[in-house]
Amino acid sequence: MSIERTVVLLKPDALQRDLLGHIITRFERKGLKLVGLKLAQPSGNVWDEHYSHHVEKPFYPGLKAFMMHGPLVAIALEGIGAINEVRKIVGATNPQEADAGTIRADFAMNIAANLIHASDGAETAANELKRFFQEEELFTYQKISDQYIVAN
Ligand code: FUP
Repeated sequence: MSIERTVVLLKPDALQRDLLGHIITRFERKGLKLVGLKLAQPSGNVWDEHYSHHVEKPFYPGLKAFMMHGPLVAIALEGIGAINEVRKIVGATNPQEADAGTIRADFAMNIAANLIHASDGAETAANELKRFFQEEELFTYQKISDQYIVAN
């Protein structure tokens, strides 16, 4: 498993509900490295691209309006197998089906306001890093624990 970068969006409901710290703590304590973090309020065309697999669905207008309700927090995380590790911590799309202990199960009640997005694969992660971050907003730095990582 190699060192990967992945994107997490703390959706407008996470900010509205003052859950940013609770959620970010879960990634920090796992040992994922924060390499990008900012507030943003992307416009409609960004969501049409980001959720292109959903644009024809009946729930899409509501989803788009929800994502544009206010600022969100865009985060880039790095670590060995980070894409899958972050998805495990986030939990299933529908909070009612998410395993207890995941962010969506622990903090959300319904699919329309499920607090968080995470890249679902290597290709989407690469696209989302470009979609939500400028190159100079992503950082490379060493942590003491990095010295002891042996990727296999
Ligand atoms: P995920 O990768 O877990 O964010 O899931 P999807 O890409 O399938 O869904 C993106 C967002 O669409 C979800 F976070 C919430 C919304 N959605 C609905 O509102 N209803 C649905 O039936 C499916 C998704």
